[in-house]
Amino acid sequence: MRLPRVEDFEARARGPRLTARVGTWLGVAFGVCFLTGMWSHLQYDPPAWAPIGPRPTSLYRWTQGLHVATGIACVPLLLVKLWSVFPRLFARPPAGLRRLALHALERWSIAVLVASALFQLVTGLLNVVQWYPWSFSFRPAHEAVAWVAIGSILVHVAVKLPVVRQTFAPEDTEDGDGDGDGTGAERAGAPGRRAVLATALGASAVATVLTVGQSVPWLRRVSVLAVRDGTGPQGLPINRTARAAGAVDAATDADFRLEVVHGDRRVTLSRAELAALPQRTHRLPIACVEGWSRSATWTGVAVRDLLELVGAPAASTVRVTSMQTRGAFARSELPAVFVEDHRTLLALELEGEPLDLDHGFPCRIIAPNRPGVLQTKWVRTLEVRA
Ligand SMILES: Nc1nc2c(c(=O)[nH]1)N[C@H]1C(S)=C(S)[C@@H](COP(=O)(O)O)O[C@H]1N2
Ligand SMILES: [Mo]
Repeated sequence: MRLPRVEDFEARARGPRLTARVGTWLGVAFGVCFLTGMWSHLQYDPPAWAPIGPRPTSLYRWTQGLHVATGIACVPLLLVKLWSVFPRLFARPPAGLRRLALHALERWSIAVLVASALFQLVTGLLNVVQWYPWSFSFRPAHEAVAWVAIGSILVHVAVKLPVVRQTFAPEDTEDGDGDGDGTGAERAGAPGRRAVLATALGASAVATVLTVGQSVPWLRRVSVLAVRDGTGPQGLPINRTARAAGAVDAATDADFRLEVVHGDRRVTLSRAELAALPQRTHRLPIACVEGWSRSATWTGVAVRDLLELVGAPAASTVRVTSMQTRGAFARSELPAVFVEDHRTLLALELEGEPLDLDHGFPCRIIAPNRPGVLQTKWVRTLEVRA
């Protein structure tokens, strides 16, 4: 038995033209995915310099929907791209120390590129289905490896630019139907480059359409592979149930009191007392980090109106604590720009009915243009930060 050689794998479609074209589409999709992903990390924990506020109301819905959609679109493209260059794994290293070193360096950079891109797509997809078969924390890992991936992609593009340029030059007629790569390895009956490219782009589009209905309402019915189909109590999907969060007992306790705290001042309010305060109704989206989103009509008390009860300025940063006893997202922080907006509610009702227990009864936070994970349910305390 001998090790295979590059020539053993020749398929009619393979070659720099296919690789460059799939690579270009992949680069665009991955680029959008990277930028929207970085935006999401910023929204999660807005630094002072970032211009992130309650408007545009649906911005996060768009950026995160795009993030997940482009990530899914990348999967078939990456697979076809790997297929197109796979035989080169068996290229024999060149002779001569200098060329060998360069070769090793190039191979190493490609290994980093492939590993980090695969890591991003796999962890992203598993996060969408909420399966975490690993022990690291998803968000910091997904963010850190994103920088490795985008860095190695930029290096890769820079190195390959001359080849890519060449392949986008007009084809010479030697190629006949333009389907081959000019290496003379064409086989009759095998799919040509155009067919493979069309299949890759088609698969990418189909994968996207089959899932994007979780954020695009009019595609909901065709998106049969969407993880959330847009249904749930009161017409809204549930991210985590009250039972899963260990919030049932506290949330259904008749003695429930919301606490609003500002320094030494503390006001407690029953749900009936909250309902007796001036109510506001707004249509606002829940935009989950995992890609699904849905607009709904919420009614409740503006957080800034609650702050008034303890003499705190409307432009205060507020720490929100929930009654949940299990799992992450028990706490969130509302930056002052969001608190100031009268549409930032402690919601009591959804679609004109008292909140379902799984949507955060007795009360939950809903603010415009925020990641879903920060729309804290089963709220017990609002505390003005010093
Ligand atoms: N206390 C608490 N609030 C929470 C969560 C949670 O796990 N615990 N999940 C968040 C996430 S990830 C999302 S997307 C929204 C979803 O709200 P819904 O389940 O009412 O649709 O709630 C958020 N609020
Ligand atoms: Mo979420």
